[in-house]
Amino acid sequence: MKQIKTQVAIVGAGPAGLMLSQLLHLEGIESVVIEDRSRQHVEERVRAGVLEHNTVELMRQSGVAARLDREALRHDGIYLSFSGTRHHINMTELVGRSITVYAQHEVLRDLIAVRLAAGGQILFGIDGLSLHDVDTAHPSLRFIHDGEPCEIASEFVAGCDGTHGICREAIPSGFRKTYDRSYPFAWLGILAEAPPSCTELVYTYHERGMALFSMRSPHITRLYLQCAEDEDLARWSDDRIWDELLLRMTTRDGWAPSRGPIIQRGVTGMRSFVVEPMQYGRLFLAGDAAHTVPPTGAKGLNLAVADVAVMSRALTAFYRGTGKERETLLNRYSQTCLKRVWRVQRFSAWMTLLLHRLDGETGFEYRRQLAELEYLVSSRAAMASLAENYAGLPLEFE
Ligand code: RFL
Ligand code: PHB
Repeated sequence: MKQIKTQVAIVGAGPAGLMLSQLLHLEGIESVVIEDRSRQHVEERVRAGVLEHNTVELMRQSGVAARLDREALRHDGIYLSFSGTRHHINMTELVGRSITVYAQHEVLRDLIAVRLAAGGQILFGIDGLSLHDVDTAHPSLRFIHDGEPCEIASEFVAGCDGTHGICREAIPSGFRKTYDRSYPFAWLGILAEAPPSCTELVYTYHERGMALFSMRSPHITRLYLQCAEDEDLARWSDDRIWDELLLRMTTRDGWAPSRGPIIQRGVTGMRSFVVEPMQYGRLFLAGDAAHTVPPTGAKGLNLAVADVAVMSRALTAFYRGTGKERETLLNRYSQTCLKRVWRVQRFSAWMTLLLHRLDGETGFEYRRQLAELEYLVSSRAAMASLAENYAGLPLEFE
């Protein structure tokens, strides 16, 4: 069996795993990242697009924002659209922070390039992973890589393997509790080769359901439609998708997304999920492995990055410190992260229930949601509350 030795073994080359490995590297802590998909798959998988102010700042401080600074789109705010009118929420003016639109797979591409250029180890395409001795000071991972059995002997394991990962299950069931909420709808998302017809995101509440206008570049528009939980994509021709998008989004002043060839499509489920605690022995969970949010608040990637910022501080304190004190931040890891996680869960569930139509609703909910939206766009305090959450709460390390 091939033996690898490192300080921190990281499972998953998503935003959490790769950002953690970069942050640790900057502190002189060694890590190895293992990933079950290919590098190409990771670098092309279409997912998030909105980065909070803090995420961008952390990327800059970590030396992985050169391309982002050249290519990303900075947005001062978002629009909320309902009853045929768009209302602008100017986050820069309300809370002094903005958001940045830059695709998740571009973030991953940049992180992978920087890690590999610095001699970092990322093993793609691994299979048959198992975790061992995570409740001791010498946890290890066993898996197959390039047809060869491998073992990583480490001092810590970071479980950054996403919603469907296996690290969470390494916490014995008697030691963990999960909190779960599912929603009876999903998002049908497309990428279209069309120049964005608005410079900022537009979240639309319509009696036929939510619709979201976003973008990836000056040439590519990203659009989503609320659809059934078990939606069959085969039933959606390009024309049907455009008809439904335009029906929901066109405003009274004639604004609508521009049409163009659809180059990618998919259905995304909606779920709120948290596992507590996020730590067991020397295993620390981060990102979607520990919590999932519905995409409405654009928070998943940002929360993953916030977790690993806390984890890298705690591991740095451990490796730099002496005596019992050096474990203080590690022992508080779960508690520190969960405080933010629940605030973000609250916000994501609130935005989800604000903007989607629920099946079997009476007209009451529809009118109540409209009243909530009308209140929101007429109250500076309510808009500031949305803005401070959407642009991202400050990072807290303890
Ligand atoms: P990831 O990105 O899922 O990465 C986990 C990685 O672990 C690998 N893996 C394994 N590797 C080895 N062995 C195993 N046994 C493994 N099992 C799994 C996986 O292949 C994968 O590469 O988790 P991470 O790092 O926690 O990052 C979370 C984010 O990816 C996620 O929260 C966001 O994409 C959510 N999200 C959004 N977040 C935002 O902050 N802003 C947004 O605008 C936003 N929009 C979205 C989204 C997610 C979406 N989908 C498709 C779920 C829009 C959509 C449509
Ligand atoms: C995206 O651009 O993919 C996006 C934007 C906002 C969201 C979710 C996804 O809330």
